[in-house]
Amino acid sequence: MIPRRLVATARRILLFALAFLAGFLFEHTRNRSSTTPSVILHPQPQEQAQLHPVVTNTIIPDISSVIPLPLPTTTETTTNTAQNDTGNMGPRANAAFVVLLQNKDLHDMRKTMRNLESVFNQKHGYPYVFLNNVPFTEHFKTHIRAMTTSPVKFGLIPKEHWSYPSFINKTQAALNREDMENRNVPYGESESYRHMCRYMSGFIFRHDLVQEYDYYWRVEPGVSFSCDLLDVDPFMIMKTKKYKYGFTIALPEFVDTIPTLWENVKRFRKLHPQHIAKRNSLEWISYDKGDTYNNCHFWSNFEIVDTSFFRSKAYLDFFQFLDDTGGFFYERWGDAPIHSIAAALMLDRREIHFFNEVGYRHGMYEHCPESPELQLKCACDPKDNVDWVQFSCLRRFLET
Ligand SMILES: Nc1nc2c(ncn2[C@@H]2O[C@H](COP(=O)(O)OP(=O)(O)OP(=O)(O)O)[C@@H](O)[C@H]2O)c(=O)[nH]1
Ligand SMILES: *[C@@H]1O[C@H](CO)[C@@H](O)[C@H](O)[C@H]1NC(C)=O
Ligand SMILES: *[C@@H]1O[C@H](CO)[C@@H](O)[C@H](O)[C@H]1NC(C)=O
Ligand SMILES: *[C@@H]1O[C@H](CO)[C@@H](O)[C@H](O)[C@H]1NC(C)=O
Ligand SMILES: [Mg+2]
Repeated sequence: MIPRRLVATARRILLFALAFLAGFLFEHTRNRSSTTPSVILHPQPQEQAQLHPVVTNTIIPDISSVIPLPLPTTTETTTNTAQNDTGNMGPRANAAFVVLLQNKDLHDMRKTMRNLESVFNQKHGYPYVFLNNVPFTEHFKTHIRAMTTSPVKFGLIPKEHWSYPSFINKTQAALNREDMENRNVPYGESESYRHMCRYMSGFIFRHDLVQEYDYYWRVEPGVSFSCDLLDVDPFMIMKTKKYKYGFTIALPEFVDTIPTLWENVKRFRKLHPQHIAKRNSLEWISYDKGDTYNNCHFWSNFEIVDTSFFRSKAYLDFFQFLDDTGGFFYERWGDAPIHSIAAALMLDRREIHFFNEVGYRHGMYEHCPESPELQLKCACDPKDNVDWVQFSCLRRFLET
């Protein structure tokens, strides 16, 4: 007997491969420089192919070999010599990398750390905070600590931040998951993915270990960074320029994961006009002055944020309002559209920053800076850039 799941997975791979090919041909036969809003309103199937774990997991590149990293001299200690703003590494922000992951992600995380240390953090010494909804094993901790001389902290997520609100009808939620699975919605069947998205949307910045930081840089196991950032400090850029939200990739969300999100956002805007920024970026996420959502969002698996934004009354009200609708569980709202819509509506446009100089890859999507000066500092092919699948989300952001 072949397990049902295996058959379903194989079927999906085949479907996605076909959809991907069709999408690729479609994109490469049309004028790359033209903007077609209809494309954003109806994301093409290759989008789904690329976001789907089955496809992405097979092509995460290991660029750690590009720039070799001197091994840390100490693996026991979890601190280094520069823990304050005036250490031997120059001025630093009160900031940390924050990583949500599972014990099984150890090896992907080590690759990512080797890469991140070599292109950036060996010089800057920012701490890492690792969070999990179940305890990390000693094996995991030892092998993570060995990757850096910077401070490393491991935290357990409190139950009340990773569970159903009491009003959720779990029977209904399970029915909805089944329906989404049948419609091949990415992660449509997954309960844990929903807890993850809700956690990243509303709780990560409240964790004890994250509380003390003014900024965090979200990192995921398996991602890679292709540019030399030794002389660049994105955290300090955030601080000196007073940016509140930084991103590298912008693209459309799957509509099937957020059927009622925008309707609820509109209700929130009416109810709390005081939380909406005067010079907001509504134009970026809507073609019709807010009537409909164009599904553009920042891809939040990379994000550098000023935590005071997430801790603001405006953001907390926004999260609470959305959480009370049950949409994280009845639908499958991702933290990416939640963070992005909040930033677009509640921040000044100038507080959102595109980190062009940060070459970044997650799964099949990549941001590779194209300028000749940056190319000298990066080991990536601009042809692999997500430009052609990004539709106009990034372009539109830069133009608004
Ligand atoms: N501790 C914990 N971390 C999780 C869980 N589910 C997801 N994560 C983490 O949350 C982040 C996003 O989850 P992923 O499953 O990678 O989702 P994704 O990045 O949208 O999709 P792919 O990477 O393409 O599969 C990653 O850092 C995961 O390690 C979970 O149940 N527990
Ligand atoms: C592609 O679009 C650009 C900008 O809109 C236009 O100048 C150019 O003529 C178009 N090329 C073709 C082949 O349609
Ligand atoms: C900061 O770190 C440097 C180098 O480790 C040390 O000399 C200095 O005393 C520290 N300053 C404070 C305020 O802790
Ligand atoms: C929960 O949802 C199920 C399925 O729709 C429904 O039959 C049940 O009555 C609901 N329970 C409550 C308490 O509303
Ligand atoms: Mg991932």
